[in-house]
Amino acid sequence: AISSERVVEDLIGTFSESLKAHGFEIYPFKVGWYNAVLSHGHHLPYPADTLAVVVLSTPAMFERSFLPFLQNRHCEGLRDPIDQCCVHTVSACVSLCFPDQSVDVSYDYEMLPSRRPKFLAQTAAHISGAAYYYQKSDIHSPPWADQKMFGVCIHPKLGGWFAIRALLVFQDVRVGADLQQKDPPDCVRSQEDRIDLLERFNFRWQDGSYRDIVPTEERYSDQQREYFTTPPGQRGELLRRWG
Ligand code: GSH
Repeated sequence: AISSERVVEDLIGTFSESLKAHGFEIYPFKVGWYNAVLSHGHHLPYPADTLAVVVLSTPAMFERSFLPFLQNRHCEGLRDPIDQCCVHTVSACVSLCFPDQSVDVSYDYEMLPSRRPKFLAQTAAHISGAAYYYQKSDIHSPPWADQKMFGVCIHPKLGGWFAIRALLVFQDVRVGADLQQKDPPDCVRSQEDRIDLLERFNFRWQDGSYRDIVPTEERYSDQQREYFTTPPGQRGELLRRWG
């Protein structure tokens, strides 16, 4: 029999290549892996063996997709240009690669009527093996008492220089039991480093230093950093200046 690994690779290989050319990465998983770690209210409403993928933007997204996307439009008055660029790119690749499949696409910024996010992006990144989701619960004696600390995903090659953009569910594709779930690389292993990571992310998020908690192969260009550190309301001005 052909392995499920092969079946998945044959189905999504070309899609993965075309998104990669635009600065995105994808990681496949089974809906059951995601649902297994969440309470019922957060479950994705599909059978456990349904194929899904999580889509990340890498540093190259900005130069390969975003700047060209802006050039083809009047950016004047364009709302949520980053989100729109992700929708534009992901949906174009989905239509091209899966003309005959039912693919449900959810984006990270979308909310349900209950005001819950449509999917928990960091959980999807973790269970798919893309990026380890470090949380307060990963620390044995957290030094912050009852303070709420947000968790953060760290990618083995990109550190924190990426974002989780979308989740796709292939409604009609069932994956065999032989598909192995891979743990995400645990690249921030020591307790001290995990504490340092969560403190950087929660207390000094703006300086972006949490993103360099591991050595990275790629990071955001100066232009991209300037864009993301500018408040969204002032980015239109920045784009005009860049002309
Ligand atoms: N909704 C606005 C847009 O679509 O232009 C803002 C988008 C935005 O700045 N998103 C952040 C982002 O992409 C949060 S996901 N940051 C990149 C990063 O933090 O790596």
